[in-house]
Amino acid sequence: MSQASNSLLPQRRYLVALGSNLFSEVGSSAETLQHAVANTEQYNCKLINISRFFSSPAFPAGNGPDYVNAAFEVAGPADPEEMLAILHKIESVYGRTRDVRWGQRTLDMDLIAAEERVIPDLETHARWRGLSLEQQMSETPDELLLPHPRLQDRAFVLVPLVDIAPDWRHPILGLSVLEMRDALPPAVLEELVPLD
Ligand code: PH2
Ligand code: MG
Ligand code: MG
Repeated sequence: MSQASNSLLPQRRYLVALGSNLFSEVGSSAETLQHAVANTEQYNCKLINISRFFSSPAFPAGNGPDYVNAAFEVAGPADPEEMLAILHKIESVYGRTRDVRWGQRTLDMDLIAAEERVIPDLETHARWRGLSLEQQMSETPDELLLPHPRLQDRAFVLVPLVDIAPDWRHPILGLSVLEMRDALPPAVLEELVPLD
């Protein structure tokens, strides 16, 4: 039998964070997220698990309507850049435009982790992790960074992730999803409210 790998088969597991705070053509934020996750299977991905949906106030405070946030795990192409391209494609299908940094959006799909891979390298990752809030608002990386450099700071990412990957461990910080969540202030965690 041939040993050649079949590039059509999903080969790597990814954690993806979802957010929306605007209606799209398919409906409310929650409906948009539901459609978008199902849509990944049109791109040679296999959905493994999805979190509950949560509402959360926009960050930074006052930055538009509340978000619906969720997270999912998916098996996809071996190359993380390919997975990112699929997510960007799906964002555009649901009407996402990229104009304002952290602006309101119909659909945001952020690649959070590709198993334990660090991309592009420890030094670059440390620089982006260390940015002040002010710098974060004006600088956007033009390359893929994994794990997502703000993962450890964001309740709206960590709270949904606890549902599906509580034991995934950050390959640089050495902390699990559960430990990163528990390191955030209780008042911030309480802002995440499960939708019924
Ligand atoms: N995403 C942002 C900016 N602010 N706030 C909440 N609550 N949830 C988000 O997903 C979110 C945000 C940029 O992607
Ligand atoms: Mg994004
Ligand atoms: Mg985002």
